[in-house]
Amino acid sequence: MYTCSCVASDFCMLVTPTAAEMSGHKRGEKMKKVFTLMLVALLVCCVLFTGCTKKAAKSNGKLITVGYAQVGAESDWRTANTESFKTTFVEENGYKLIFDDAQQKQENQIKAIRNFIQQDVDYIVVAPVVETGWETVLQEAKAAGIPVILSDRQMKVSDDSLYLCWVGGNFLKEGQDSVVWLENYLAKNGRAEENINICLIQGTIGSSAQIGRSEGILAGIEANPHWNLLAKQTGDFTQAGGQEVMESFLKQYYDIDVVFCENDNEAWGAIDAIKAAGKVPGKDIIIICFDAVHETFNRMIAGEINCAVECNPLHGPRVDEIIKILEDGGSVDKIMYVTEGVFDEENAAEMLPTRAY
Ligand code: GYE
Repeated sequence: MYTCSCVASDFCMLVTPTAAEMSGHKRGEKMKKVFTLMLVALLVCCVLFTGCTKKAAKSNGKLITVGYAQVGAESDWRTANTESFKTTFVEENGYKLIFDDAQQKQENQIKAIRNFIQQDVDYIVVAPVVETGWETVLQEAKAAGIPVILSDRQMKVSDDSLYLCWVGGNFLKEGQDSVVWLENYLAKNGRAEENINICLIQGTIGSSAQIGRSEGILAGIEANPHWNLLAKQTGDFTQAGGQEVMESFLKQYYDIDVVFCENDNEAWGAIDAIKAAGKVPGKDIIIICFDAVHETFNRMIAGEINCAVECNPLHGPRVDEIIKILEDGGSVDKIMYVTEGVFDEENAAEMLPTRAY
């Protein structure tokens, strides 16, 4: 009996011959075929086996040390992102994670990166609060020979070789997708020719997520002769910020038709402000937001949020994959976008059970 210690054991069992078949030339041919099949099966088993259990490891068997400079804990998206890193970069997977929460401050992130350099980590991962102002500290990491991987938000640097690669969402596309959704929604409701007053609650000014989303939304407003931007202001990606900004918009303007919120939490805050002003969120004022975490799906089902453009926070396994490729001597693309969708009242209930965050 031939056995094989692999996960696809049903595949291995295909190659056991009967005794009656083992005679003369026929037997020789048969044996050849059998052994070829066995070899193929063995190879497939090995590939499957190593693929399933592969953990990251340095050539000397030591854990790989990763320093993660996280933005903060400003939103539910961020909490899911932190969780994704903390559950991926564990000892059983070959890692030691040093996690730093910068409380939305760039100077804290720079300090954290310097700390990682001092501790001589193997990789530095950064989700940069804002895009600019990183040259000096990245040069220090480069001089120390520590590769820097960017995740979530991007950095704008004069020399791209200062970081190895970036993985995250396509924020400009997210902004554009939200505009397309609004055009279709208004058309479906016979409002394509109506004058529409729009407010925008932006994310942290200078962050990639804000820059890309604002650009897509503002270009869409500009291009539509029926759309009018009443006001824009930052809510810093927080629920309290969203509520405060919406309160002030509602005091200044009585005829707001649409509010774009650059993340979920801002939208939840805006909903409280709209309700407090005696209006019905999702009906009197159309609400569009970004991220699409569970709570936003619940609110779409309840009719309070009309549309959520997805932004996937589960970057831990993606960065893990990148590091494994690098450790194996391979290379990765410089810029890696994650594919994301658009959800609304029509598909929220059906999609909610399939959502991982
Ligand atoms: O949309 C927001 C968070 O950078 C994509 O940051 C991320 C954004 C996300 O605080 O909720």
